[in-house]
Order: sequence, then structure tokens, then C-alpha cells
Amino acid sequence: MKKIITAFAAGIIACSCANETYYEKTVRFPESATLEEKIDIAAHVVPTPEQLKWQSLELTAFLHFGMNTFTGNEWGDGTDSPELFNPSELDCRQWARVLKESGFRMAILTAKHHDGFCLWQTETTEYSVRNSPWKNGQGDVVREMSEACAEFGLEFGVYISPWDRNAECYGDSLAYNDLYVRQLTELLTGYGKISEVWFDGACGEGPNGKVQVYDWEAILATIKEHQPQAVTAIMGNDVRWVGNEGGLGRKTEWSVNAFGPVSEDGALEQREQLGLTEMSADMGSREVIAQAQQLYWYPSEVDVSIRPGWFYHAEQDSQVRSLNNLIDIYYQSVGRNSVLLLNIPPDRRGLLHENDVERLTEFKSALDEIFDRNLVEPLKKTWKAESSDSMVFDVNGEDMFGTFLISEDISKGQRVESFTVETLKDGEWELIAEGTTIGYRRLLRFEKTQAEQIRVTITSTRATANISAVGLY
Ligand code: FUL
Repeated sequence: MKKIITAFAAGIIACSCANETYYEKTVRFPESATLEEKIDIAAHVVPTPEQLKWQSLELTAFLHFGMNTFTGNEWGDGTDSPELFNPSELDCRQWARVLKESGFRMAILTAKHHDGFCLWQTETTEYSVRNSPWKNGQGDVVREMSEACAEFGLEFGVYISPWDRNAECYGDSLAYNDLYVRQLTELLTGYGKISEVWFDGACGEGPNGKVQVYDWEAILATIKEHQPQAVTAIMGNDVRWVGNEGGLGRKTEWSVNAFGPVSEDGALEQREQLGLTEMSADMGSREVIAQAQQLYWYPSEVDVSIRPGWFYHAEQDSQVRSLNNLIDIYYQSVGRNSVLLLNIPPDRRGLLHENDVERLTEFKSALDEIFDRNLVEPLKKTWKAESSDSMVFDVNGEDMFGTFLISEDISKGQRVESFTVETLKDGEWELIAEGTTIGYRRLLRFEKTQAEQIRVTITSTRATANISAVGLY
């Protein structure tokens, strides 16, 4: 039976389950902790239920749509006339249907990008769909998309840029924080369930030359109040930016790491002290933990666009990423313990363009084909592995395979530091693949081969590993 207690001690939030103690989302090490104790604590940091649910979605779509779609910009300066926003046949049901059919589980819409133009009927600014010719100013893209997501069974999220190049009060910190919280509140209270709120990190100076100081405490509290199940990303405190926009996750990806969210007390100081940035290759190794005072469950999200731009530009119609490239990105993101956030920008008609739709259809078929049949018998129960434990799986000796899949039950933390995969052919074991971290999912690709058996060895783990799935495709 799982006994959960919540205890507060020196900033530690703990939950005791049977005889193990788990730390939800963050832990501060006792001053006296040895490295060995720190590693054991690291192995018991677990995601919140919301982070766990988010990770299991695997594929999220990003929809960059707004003023830039009509001006051809990537970043508007907030002066373009609302008159320009006029999709001729906007159909959010088409977006949701295509995304659902392509295997996506959530869609995040740019309700407001840096130009400040709001895609919903806001009371906070004149710079919105209300003053556009689209549907005589009566339209609401956020409403249409939230309803379409509900209809097609997708989670719905919003991108609301903190940086606002239209708002006159931007840079007057108190006034703008107030405006921003009101905008968020409208989105969080008027459009049903919101599952992710995406705050990007881009920021500039306001018209008065002042730099905006965001009130993250108030912003995050607003979300907790109205949509407690939503995760917050990037400048938020549940989901971390992977550090590039090229679709490349780390081979060694610790969801439990020393790179804390900006909103957490002491996190920025620790980043500075350990020299960590979003781009750091290593945020969670033993070497980093040895220097850290605090750890976080702060998993990575890989955001990348299917086209060169984040917004739709007709001249990029022929530059939709190739199928092979998308498959590589899948292996480099979902296959590297991350969620893939793939941007598919609707066009000026207000539709996902035919070229993108075709590529998404191919993407779905290709993944279905790769993962069609697991050649090893699935685990019947969690494999509890200590360092150097192996498990052997029968394979029929005839089928070709080139992908290995392994997962940890991350509800009990992320623990595995390294593992190997060997094949048995004609009485000889041969190493065909090896990896470091596993986490929610690790996929390894190798040259297609056959074998009578495969042997999986957990070569190093921080505590008993909880392997929940093994697959061979
Ligand atoms: C960045 C923005 O500046 C880009 O325009 C885009 O929205 C990307 C996803 O995030 O911070």
C-alpha cells in the first residue's frame, strides 16, 4: 500500500511510500549529506502527477498563428494594424482532426505572441481579433481551438508571450504584471480545461527603456488557482526548454537535475554557481549533484518547427521537413526522455497547409510501421534491477530489428545511469547498443540485425531500477 505523507523540513517536500521516501518535484539536501546520500535522494525525486501525465502525452503540437501569419514576420513589433488579421477560411476543427489523426495528444496555440496581438476576445487591450475584419470582429480563435480540441479528444494549451511589444505599460513592471495576470485569467477561466501554459523566454525592453521584471509568483499562483492541473513551461516551473530549437534532445537526459526553474527560490543562484545554462550538456550527473544543494524534477521538452519559421510563410511551402528528418527528431526527443513539441503553423487561410498535412500523415504511418510488432514478450511486471543485473529475452532468430526501446517507471524516479543491449547469434553474445539515461523512454537505433536472444544489462543504477517496458522493433 502506498502511504503518502507530506512533510516540510528544510524545504523538503517528502512522501513516504512503504519503506521508501520520495521527494515530489524538488528537494534540498541536508547540509551534512555525503555524495552517496545525495545520489540516493536524487533517485527518489519524483514528478508531480501533472508532470507525469504531461510526459505520457509524448507528442504535442505547437500552432504559431497570429498577426505574423499575415505580415510575413517572425517577430512583429506590435504596430501592425488589426485590419491585417483576416483568415479566409479558418477551421480549427481541421487543425484538431489532422493533429489527432497524426498521433498528437495536445495542441498549444499562440494566444499571444511577442507582438501582443490577442487571438481571443480580451477586455484588456484593443489589440485583438475584436478589431480585425475576421468575422466582423466577433471571432475568437482560442475559443474555436479549445472547442475543437475537446471535440477531437486533444489536450489544449496556450502560449502567452510575457514579452509584449504592443502594451504601452510593458516595462512598467507593476502595471504590466497586472495586465498580464488579467490576460492569463481570461484564458484560464473562459476556455475550459487548459493543460499547458507556455511562457517563452524571449524578452526585450519596453518603450520607456525599462526592463520588465515579471512577477512569476503571482503568474504561477494564478494558474494554480484556476487550472491546477496545467503544467507551466520554459519560464514556468514544470517543463524545461531542451536548449535548442533544432529538435535535438540529449543522449544523457536527467529529468532530475540541478537546473531549477527561474521561479524557484535559490535556483538562479545555483545555476550561476554551477555554471549551468539551458544549453548545458550535463545538468544531472554525479559530478553536478556533488556540487548541488537542491535538485528538481524538471523534464525537457523539445520544441521545433516543421518548417524553417515558427509562423507560416508561403515561400517555405517547399521546405517542410522531410519524413526522415521528422523520424530522426522523434528518436532524438521522445526517444531521449523528452516530449516532442512540433510546430505546424496554420496558413493565411487559417488551415494547416496540404504539404504539412501530407508529411504528418506519413509521419504517423512510419511510426505505426516501426512500432507495429514488439519482437520480445512485453514485461509482465516491473523489472526491479540492481547494477549489473541482466534479463534475457527470446527473439525468433528470423525477424530483422533495428530499434530497442526501454522505459523506467518514472513515478518512482529516474535512476538508471547506463545499460547495454547484446544479441545472441550462433552461441556468441555481441554488444549492439548501449545507452546512459533511460527515464520515461529511451530508443536506440542500430543497423538492422537478427538474433536468437537479446540480453539487456543495467550496468549502473542509482537505486533499484524500475524497468517498466522493453521493446524490440
Ligand atoms: C521563441 C520565440 O521568440 C519564437 O518566436 C517562437 O515562438 C519560439 C517557440 O519561442 O522564444
